[in-house]
Amino acid sequence: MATHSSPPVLDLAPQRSTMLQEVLESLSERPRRLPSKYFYDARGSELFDAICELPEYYVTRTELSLMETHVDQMAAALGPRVCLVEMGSGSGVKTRRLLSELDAPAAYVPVEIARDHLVDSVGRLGEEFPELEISAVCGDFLQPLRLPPLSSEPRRYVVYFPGSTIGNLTTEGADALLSRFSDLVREAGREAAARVPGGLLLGVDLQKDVAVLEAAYNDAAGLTAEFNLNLLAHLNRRLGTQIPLDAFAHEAPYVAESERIEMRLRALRRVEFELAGRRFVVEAGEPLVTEYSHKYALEPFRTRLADRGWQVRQVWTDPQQYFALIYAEAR
Ligand code: AVI
Repeated sequence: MATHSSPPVLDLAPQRSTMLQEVLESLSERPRRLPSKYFYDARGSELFDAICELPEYYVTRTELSLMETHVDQMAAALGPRVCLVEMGSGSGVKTRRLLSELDAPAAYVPVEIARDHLVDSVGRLGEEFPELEISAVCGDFLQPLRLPPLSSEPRRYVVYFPGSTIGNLTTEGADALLSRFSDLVREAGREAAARVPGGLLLGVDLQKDVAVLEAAYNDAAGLTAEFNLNLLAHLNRRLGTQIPLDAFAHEAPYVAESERIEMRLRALRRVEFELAGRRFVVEAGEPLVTEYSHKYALEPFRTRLADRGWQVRQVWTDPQQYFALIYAEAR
């Protein structure tokens, strides 16, 4: 019986000191914030996977069906011998669909902050795609990245950034990341024999009825509330804070001026806690902003991509125009 060893994982995960620094900084802002990347400990990743299955959470379902319908066109746009670099690899359902359609992919490089989730998902992918070189990076894609060395030369590097995770960044953060991705594919592809431009396959959640949006982030089963509160449990465990979870309530309104859902944890009573020798007081009624989820209009987003070094080649949307998958090339 053939045995299969797990794909290698390059460890660039944020140290506790980085997490501490980021949490201290965001807690000191007004309104106070907490970095949304720390939703994703093992429990948070599990909860997020469950959110993706919720009837109200149209995002994953819509993107997956777009993928099902147009994956052949996507694979044709990317071409043969691609190195697919996936940012925030999650559970890999969409990836599986894409990988199985690609023409002789050179390698798959998932970048994911939640180690257990990553190891689990690449282990399964490794079994399903035994011929494919998989080289994982456990790390934060918001930080400058180093790609692992590959055993064969890809024809093109493509960043795959599905799920509209781009929407979880601030506007400035998203712009900086789009520029960084174009630098990354340009830099990585410099040595490639066939000098084809690097690519970006990006999922973006589009603007829609506020009731649909608010239902997606305030689900009846309460999973999004649990996901939001789990951020505090993660901080308590990793940073040794003692923030009482029952002192906070989940809320996620759509803020029209900012074109985004704002997830918050609102203090139900006055809360005091210590972090790294500093005392924090959250007053009753005060919010901790835990996540933005921006919703985009397609045309301005194209311009934004162009301003960050990307030329849009193809856009796929569903009949309701809920979600778009954009393929762009580095200019
Ligand atoms: C990962 N990200 C795109 C999700 C979103 O919809 O913004 C995270 C999420 N937050 C609450 N529900 C899902």
